[in-house]
Amino acid sequence: MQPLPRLIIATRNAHKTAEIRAMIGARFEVLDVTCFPECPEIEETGTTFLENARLKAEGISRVLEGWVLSDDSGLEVDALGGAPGVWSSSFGGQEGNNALNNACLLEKMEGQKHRGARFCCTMVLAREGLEQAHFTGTVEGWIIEEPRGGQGFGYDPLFIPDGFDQTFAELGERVKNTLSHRSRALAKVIDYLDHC
Ligand code: ITT
Repeated sequence: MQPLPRLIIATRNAHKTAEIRAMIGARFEVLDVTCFPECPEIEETGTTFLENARLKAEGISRVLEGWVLSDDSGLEVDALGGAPGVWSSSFGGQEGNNALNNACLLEKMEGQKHRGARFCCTMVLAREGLEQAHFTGTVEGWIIEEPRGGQGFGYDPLFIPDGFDQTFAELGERVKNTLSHRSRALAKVIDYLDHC
C-alpha cells in the first residue's frame, strides 16, 4: 500500500489539528508543528486573517519540506464592529485562555439585542517558504447569553450556527465538521490539492 502524502498543519492548536485530521485523515498523513521541535514560533503580527495565515504557512515551510497548511481563524461579532476578529485568541487579555475570552465576549454583549456573528477561517498552502494558494470559509450564526455544551474549543459554547438550535459545543465535532468555517475552507484546499 502507498504511504499517504504528508500534510503539515502550521498550528500548535491541537483542536484545529484534530478537526482537520477528522476531515481529511483518510487522504493525508496530518501532522502539526508540535511533531517538529525545530519549528520556530511564528509571531502573528498581521492585521488580517490572510496576513497571519501567510506568516504561519510561509514561516513553517521554510524549515519543513512538502505542503504546509496554516489556519488563521476567529469570530466576528456584528454588534462589536467585527471584534474580536484576528484577536480572537487573546480577547480576554491572555493568549489562548478560552474561559477568559468567553467571559469577555459575554460581558461586551450584555444587553445587546443584535447578536449576529460569524466564524471565519483563512487557510494558506505554502511550499519552500512561499504561498501557493489561499482559501476562505465562513459560517454565520449568533451569540447566546450563557455557555452551553462541553465539546469543541474556543467560542464554540457561545455560538449557534444559523439553522440550528444548539451551539457548536453541543452539536459536537461530527456535525460541526459538516458546516464549519474550517470545513468550508478545507474543502477548497482538498479540491486544489486534488488538481495539483
Ligand atoms: P495557531 O495560531 O497555532 O494556529 P491559535 O489558537 O492561536 O493557534 P488563531 O491565531 O487562528 O489560532 O486564533 C484562533 C482563535 O479563534 C481560537 O483561539 C479561538 O478563540 C477562535 N476560534 C477559531 N476557530 C474556532 C472554532 O472552530 N471554534 C471556536 N473558536 C474558534
